[in-house]
Amino acid sequence: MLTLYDNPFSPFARKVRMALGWKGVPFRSIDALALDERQRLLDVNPRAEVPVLVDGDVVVADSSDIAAYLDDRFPSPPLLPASPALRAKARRWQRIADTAFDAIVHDLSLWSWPTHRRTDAPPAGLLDAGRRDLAKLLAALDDALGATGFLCGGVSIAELALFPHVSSLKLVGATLDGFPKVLRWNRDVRALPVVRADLEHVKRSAFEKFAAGASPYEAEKVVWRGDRIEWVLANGYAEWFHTELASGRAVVPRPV
Ligand SMILES: N[C@@H](CCC(=O)N[C@@H](CS)C(=O)NCC(=O)O)C(=O)O
Repeated sequence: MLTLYDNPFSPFARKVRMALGWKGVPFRSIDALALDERQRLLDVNPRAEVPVLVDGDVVVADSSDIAAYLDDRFPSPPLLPASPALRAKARRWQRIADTAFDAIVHDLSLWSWPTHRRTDAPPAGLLDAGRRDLAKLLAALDDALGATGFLCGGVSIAELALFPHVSSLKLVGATLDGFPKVLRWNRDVRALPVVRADLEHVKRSAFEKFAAGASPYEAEKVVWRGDRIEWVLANGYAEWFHTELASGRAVVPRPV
């Protein structure tokens, strides 16, 4: 059976779990961001990031690489549409989800997500800058959608990559109001059985991991991947980020 180095709250792991569910592929899940699983995660991914998929001797890290592997290994139903133009569109929205949406939601959620035990206030203007940029992304998504249906015809990897971020917008004080096609799309996506199962899993895991007392995750140090750093730099928070690095609260993944 396939093993997924997983985490119930990682948007990238959620994308892969939904892709596996979409294809009906059974898998074993390890919550690999739990501190007591760290060495096992490092053994399959020196960057110590989830998700990682292990299929016999094959080890695939990175959610987009995993999605492509799943389409090769289990072609039906596909995660990409048939036409080259729509395939390019689906990959583009997957990339926007993984880079732009993820960076902003992550950077803003440091002060609201229960894993982080931050008692300080966010640097001045950071939350507003994030909500402004999220509104720009949602406007672009609204433009890309039609009156009915999904982004690229049928359900594709674009929906599975975008949804985890869209479902976290409330947490960072952003809203879908003013984006009528995104609101309609969000309702349709939420009605999909794999998405309902994902939301259930996140809700149940939040209760299990956080309500019972001490969380199993790192509380102080935040791992900053490239796009997440890029967004703070682009918005003028280089000095703040430097302080985070100097204090040891910010760490970067090892490339190899
Ligand atoms: N490009 C990677 C990004 C994966 C990623 O950033 N994973 C985060 C969780 S959302 C992680 O494992 N961070 C390490 C940590 O928080 O310790 C992908 O698409 O899978």
